[in-house]
Parts: sequence; C-alpha cells; structure tokens
Amino acid sequence: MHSQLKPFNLPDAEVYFSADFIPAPESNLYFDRLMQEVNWQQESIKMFGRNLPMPRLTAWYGDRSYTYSGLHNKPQLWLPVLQELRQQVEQASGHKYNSVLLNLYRTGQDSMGWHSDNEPELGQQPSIASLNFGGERRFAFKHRTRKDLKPFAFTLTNGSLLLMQGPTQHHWLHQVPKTAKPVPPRINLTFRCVNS
Ligand SMILES: O=C(O)CCC(=O)C(=O)O
Repeated sequence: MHSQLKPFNLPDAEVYFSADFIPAPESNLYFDRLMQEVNWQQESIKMFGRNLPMPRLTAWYGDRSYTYSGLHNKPQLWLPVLQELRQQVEQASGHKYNSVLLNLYRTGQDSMGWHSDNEPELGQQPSIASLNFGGERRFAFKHRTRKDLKPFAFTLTNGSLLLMQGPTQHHWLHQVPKTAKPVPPRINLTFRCVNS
C-alpha cells in the first residue's frame, strides 16, 4: 500500500484516500489528454419506462466486456494514457486491474446516484481504484443497513486517488450528487478487475 494513501475510519469498510496522488501540473496535463483522447459517449438509461440521457458522459476500456446499469459495455483497447495511469494506480494499491470505467461530469448538473460497485463479475470483495482530475466534487458514502451511521461525505480533489476494497461495496453505497455551484468539468476513472 502506497504511503500517500491514508485509511478512512469507516466501519464495515476498507477505504484509503490520497488528496494529491498526482499533483498539479501533471494532473492538469492528464485532464487535457483524457478530454481529447478518450472516446466519450452519451449513453441512456431506462427509467420509469423511458430512455433518458445519463447525466454524464462515459467510456469503458479494458480486456473484458462489462454490464452495469443495464448497459453492456464492449471493451475498447487500452489507450497509452490509460495504461500509464493504470500502472501508477496498481503500484499504489498492490492490486491488478483489467478494466476502467471513465465518467465525465461536464457541469454541476452531471452526477451519479446512490449505488455500489457490486456486480457479480467484480467478485466478493472488489478493489476499486478511483482517480480524479479537474473540478472538485463531493463524494458521499451511505451504509446500506445501519441507520445509526450518518452518511459520510468528502471532496474529491484534482489528482486524488480513492481506494475502496474489502467489504466496502457489500455494506456501503456511494454517490456524486449534483451541485448548484458553478464547477469546472471533472473526469473520474474507476479501475476494476472484471472476472470472466
Ligand atoms: O465519479 C465518481 O467519483 C464516482 C464513480 C463511481 O461511483 C463509479 O464509477 O461507480
């Protein structure tokens, strides 16, 4: 485990965070490269019987296809920029990842609702490494069953790395809520290991 990664004191979870894993100006260069080189897609989700545009752009790269939110993602070949980032994240976490989901939050109105990364192909105790570039956004955790535990929120900064592993996905949901504040665009990458 990388010494920059500090544990969060969350029960039923194993969460580590580094606020400046990739410091500026390098993080800003990565943001620009990802904006330009990633094949960003506007996907839709079915809600209440209607197809609605997802409130963010997405892209999926990796060795395996993957289904989430009812979307079947065909893999695209790793870009050099994604390989570089994967290597840094693998070194820090001590885990291997064969896929990455990218999210582009264009404005404060883009968001991701409460969910956990608990698809069966990720295995029982997945290691999810979440890397952030660009504008700062709040990130919140909510325990699935323990009402005595308050939701826990913090800010994901430019160049930060959040590592969620162990029982975290089993017990906790997470989200990136909308914000009324004007915020710069933000790119998030979640590295995962998808089993066939
Ligand atoms: O943008 C984020 O920080 C959250 C991403 C996320 O929750 C996911 O990809 O499952």
